[in-house]
Amino acid sequence: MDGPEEKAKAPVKPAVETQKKTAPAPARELTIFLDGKFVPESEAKVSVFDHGLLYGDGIFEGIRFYNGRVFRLEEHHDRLWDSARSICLEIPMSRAEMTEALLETIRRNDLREGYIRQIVTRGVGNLGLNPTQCKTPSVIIIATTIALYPKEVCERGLTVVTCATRRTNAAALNPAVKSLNYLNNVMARIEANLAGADEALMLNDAGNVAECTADNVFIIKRGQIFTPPIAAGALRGITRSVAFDIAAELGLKITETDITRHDVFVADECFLTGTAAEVIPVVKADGRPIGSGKPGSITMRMIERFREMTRATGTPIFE
Ligand code: PXG
Repeated sequence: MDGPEEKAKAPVKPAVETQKKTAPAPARELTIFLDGKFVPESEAKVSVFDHGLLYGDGIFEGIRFYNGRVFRLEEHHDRLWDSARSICLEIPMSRAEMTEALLETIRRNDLREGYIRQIVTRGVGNLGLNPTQCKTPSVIIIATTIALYPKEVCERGLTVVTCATRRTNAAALNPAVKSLNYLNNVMARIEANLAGADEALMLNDAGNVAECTADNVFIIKRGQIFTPPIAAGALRGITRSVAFDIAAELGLKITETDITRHDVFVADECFLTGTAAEVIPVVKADGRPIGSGKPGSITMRMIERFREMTRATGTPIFE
């Protein structure tokens, strides 16, 4: 267990490792947007009667900004409003107001690169789960820094294990809703941790690959790229859609199709996409090396193009 491979795994960080944990305490507090006001983080408090806390009743988005621009902001807001509509939550702000609040939160924290967590909770109610008691949803926007996966992890690639925890069936809790109820994914992540892997491959009820705990999955076989369809229990990832754009640019085709564990084991390459993880190679699944056991060439081309796009496109923050 303490061979070189085990040691090599040690530096891998969770997908989202924000400044609060990775760096020494910032010189000053973050400024948080909370229900229409900008407040210091020590004053950014929500009620113990908020149904976001009591029942995971709410929605969120994780968004990145690079080089003074917010990456794919419109797509994230499309999904936030879709999630809201699906759970009958009325976001108490217009899209334009939300965009301005988000940009202003970044400006007030004087950041040019970082990560935004945007949360809308059902709001304060009583101890019953009926949301009709909750009169006003709460809106929270946190902007902070985020650690990228260290260069050596991108060069080495991630290990994944299939977990026993299945992705929620759409009829129980639709994975397309980016809700505050992430216990399903948290349980999967715990399994990965216990197995000493970097990520967990989550299957759906049919036993096909759905996604990882916070990332979409892609495999490459004989130059063709495949990813599970949304109906397999994958979140309609924003980075996933960027991967489709990049593949088209590179003259590669991505086919949405059911993927089995076998398909992953015999793939030439595998990579994950997610706002936090960006595009990241996977080199081992359930102990089997994928392809050569090193990040593949198509994956590396996708990563390179992704980096260029993140630096050059997006909603300007300071202009
Ligand atoms: N699948 C799931 C279940 C997710 O939650 C993705 C795929 C990738 O989607 P995007 O749009 O980011 O390409 C996600 C991403 C975080 C965080 O801390 C983000 C996610 C989940 C949990 C945490 O940013 N979502």
